[in-house]
Amino acid sequence: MAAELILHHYDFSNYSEKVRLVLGLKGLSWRSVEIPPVLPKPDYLPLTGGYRRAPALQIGAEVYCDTVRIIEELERRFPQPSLYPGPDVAAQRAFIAGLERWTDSILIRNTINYTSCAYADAERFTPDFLADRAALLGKPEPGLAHRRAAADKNLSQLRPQLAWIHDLLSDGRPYVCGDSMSLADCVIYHPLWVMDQLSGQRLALIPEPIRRWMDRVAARGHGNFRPMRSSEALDLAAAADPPPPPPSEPFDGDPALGQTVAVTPTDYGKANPSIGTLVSIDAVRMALQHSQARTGLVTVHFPRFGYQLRQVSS
Ligand SMILES: N[C@@H](CCC(=O)N[C@@H](CS)C(=O)NCC(=O)O)C(=O)O
Repeated sequence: MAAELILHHYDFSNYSEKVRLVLGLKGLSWRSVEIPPVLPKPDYLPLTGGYRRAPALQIGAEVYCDTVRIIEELERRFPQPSLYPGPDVAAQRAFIAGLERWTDSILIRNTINYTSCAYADAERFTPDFLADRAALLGKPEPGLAHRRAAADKNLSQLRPQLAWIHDLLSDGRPYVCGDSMSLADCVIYHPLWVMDQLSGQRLALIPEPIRRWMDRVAARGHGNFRPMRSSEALDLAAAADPPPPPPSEPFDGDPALGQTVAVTPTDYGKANPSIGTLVSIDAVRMALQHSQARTGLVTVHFPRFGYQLRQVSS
C-alpha cells in the first residue's frame, strides 16, 4: 500500500494554505498533523532534522520541506490534474515561478507586516506569538508609534500590488490563467488570505473582483483529509525505510555526498537549520538524511533556492 501523504501544518499558516490549495486542486486524500505555530515543536523538529518552518510533507520516511519543494513533489507524483493546465506548459511554469518569487517575498511581507501592525490587538497576536516571531526575525517587538508608521508604510506598498491583482482579474476570468485553476491562483491567494486570518475579519481593503476570485479559489477546498496525531506520524517514519535518494549532479564547491551538512534558510529561521548527511544534490534540490531514536533514518528534501548549504563537523 502506498504511504499516506501527511501534512504537518497549522491553520493560520499562509504557506500551509498554499499547499492545502494544491492538495485540493489535485483532489488528493491526506492526513493532517497540526503542529504548534511557535517553538518548541517537540514532535516536528525530530522529523525535519531541526528545520522549524511550516509546512512539511511527510511520505513514510521522507520529509519534504518548503512549499516549492513540496509542490514540485506533489506534481511529480500526481501529475493530473496538472498545476500547469497550459496550453504552453513550459511558459506557464516560468510565468508562475516568477509570480511565486514576488508573492512569497514582497507581497507576503507587506500583507503580514501591515496586518500585524494595523490589527495588533487581534486575538492571534498573543504575547507568546509576538515574542516568538521577534526572535524568528531577529528584530525587537515594535512599540505603538513604530506600529502606526509601519502600518502606513506597508499599506502604501500593498495598494499598488492589490491594483495589479485587480487589473489581472478585471476582464472577468475565473482564474489567473483563464478557465482552469492553476498554481498561479494558489501563489497569489495565500498572502491575501492571511490578512483575514490574522486580523480575524474579512478586510474591506481587498476589493472586487479579487474577493469573488478568492471565494472561487476557496470553494475548490483542500481535498479529503483526516487528522493524525503527531506521535503516529513519528511512528510511521520509524516503521518505514527511506527509498534510495535521487541521483546527484554536484557543482564545484558543493560539499561531497556523505559529509555532515547544515541547510539554513537564507531569509529567516536561520537559528534552526536542518542537520544531517548529504545524500543528494543537483542544481535545483538537495536531500540529507538523519537518524533519531523516534524516527529512525529519515530523508529530508529541500529546494536549493532560498537555502544555504554548508559543511559542518559531525
Ligand atoms: N519559504 C518557506 C517559508 C515557510 C514559512 O515561513 N512558514 C511560516 C508559517 S506560514 C513559518 O514557518 N513561520 C514560523 C513558524 O511557524 O515556526 C516555504 O515556502 O515553505
